[in-house]
Amino acid sequence: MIKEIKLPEIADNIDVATVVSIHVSVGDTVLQDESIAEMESDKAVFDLPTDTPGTIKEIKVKEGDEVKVGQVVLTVDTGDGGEEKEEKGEEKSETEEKDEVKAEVKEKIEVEEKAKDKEKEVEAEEEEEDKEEERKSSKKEVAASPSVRRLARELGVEIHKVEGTGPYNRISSEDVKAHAKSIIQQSGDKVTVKDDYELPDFSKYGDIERQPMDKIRKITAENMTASWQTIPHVFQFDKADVTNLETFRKKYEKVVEKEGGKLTVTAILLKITAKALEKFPKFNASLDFNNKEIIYKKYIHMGVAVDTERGLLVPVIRDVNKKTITELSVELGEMAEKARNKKIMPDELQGGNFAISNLGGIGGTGFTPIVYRPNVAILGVSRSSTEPVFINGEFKPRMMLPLSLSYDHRLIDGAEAARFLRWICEALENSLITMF
Ligand code: CAO
Repeated sequence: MIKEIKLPEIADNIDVATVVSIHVSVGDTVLQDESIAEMESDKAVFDLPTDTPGTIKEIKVKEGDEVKVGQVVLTVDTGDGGEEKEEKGEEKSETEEKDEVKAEVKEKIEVEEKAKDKEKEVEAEEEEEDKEEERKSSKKEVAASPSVRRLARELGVEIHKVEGTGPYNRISSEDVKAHAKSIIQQSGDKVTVKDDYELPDFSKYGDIERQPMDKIRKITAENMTASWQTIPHVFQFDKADVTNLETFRKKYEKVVEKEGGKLTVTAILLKITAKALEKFPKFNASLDFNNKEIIYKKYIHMGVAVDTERGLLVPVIRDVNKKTITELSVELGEMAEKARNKKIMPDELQGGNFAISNLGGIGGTGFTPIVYRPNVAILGVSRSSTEPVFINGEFKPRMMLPLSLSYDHRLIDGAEAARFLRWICEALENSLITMF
């Protein structure tokens, strides 16, 4: 019997779908629920299964065709009698042909069932082999001195997995180190960001609502976890007397405004920090930890943390050292606006060597931002305020700006960090800015 396979109802408000690809040809035998075509609606891509087993008789659509719900896609010969007419020139009788189809379908089902049984057998065998291998390796006699075993424990290396290169495969401390190195190299720079903590059932204590994290939240969470897990952070704090700088800022803000920018402490800090990075190139570098190399960059591109409705974004300002404060003020304003208006492009968020995070516009006396990998340091800026400062035997009211420097202790030592941050403070205090 010839049965028509039609496009079924897919979902509410969808009455048409496009043929992406056809998986069968005329003469093929298909089983119940076997996919015959890939279809695409404006909501999803899905497989179209046949609800009738048999032989494909006629395909009525082609790739790219739009098919309406209820329209015939193809016809199937079920091989169990019916109105099918004998085709011209066919030598076999109708009954013979149907018997053949039936036999073919039956055979296909049997073959598939056998294949499934075989697959299960192989899986069981493999499982047994794995267990055996595990048993063997846990019992494996390991030739290694107590000090080598201790080293392996300290490095988190399973000693029975180390290839011994000494006589009778004796494992040396060098073998353990080489094994540890190969593990690190295999894992590359990737850090598995996972949190095994099992959350309690909060609904026991009151109403809850679960919401999926949006893309930016997910990226920030992954990046911050990876940075925190891999970078041994140290934090350095200092304060800059920006009383004179404030006078400078007030004096020049109109000039910058005419050019379309806003002369803020962040723009000034961009300029000063770029100078500091030229003077202290390690802070502009990245660490290739696996190859034990330091990558010094000859350009100074800096990220600026921007608070947006969608969350934290860090657009990158390029060649900061080559730009004037006015240019930086204009560009910073434009970048922050683009980030907030969802106009920022992915490549504008990449390639920074160092970052500035200024929370001073909001408030707070200090904070310790996380270093963004692959940077090695970040400057945290808090809110400036007027404080009594003891100068030449008396307290004077001075505008003080609290700064913090978070840095990667694998590359930067405390004394270097203290010098770097002091340099920035002194540049702000002495209005070195006027000399740029
Ligand atoms: N101390 C005191 N006042 C400050 C200040 C500081 N450190 N920083 C900014 N201000 C003031 C500005 O002078 C301005 O005052 P007026 O409105 O009176 O002129 C106001 O705060 C707002 O500044 P701004 O935000 O317009 O300009 P900006 O260039 O200083 O900062 C930007 C730009 C993009 C850094 C900022 O808008 C922002 O988004 N900050 C948040 C960064 C963030 O989320 N960091 C956390 C990330 S976790 O690492």
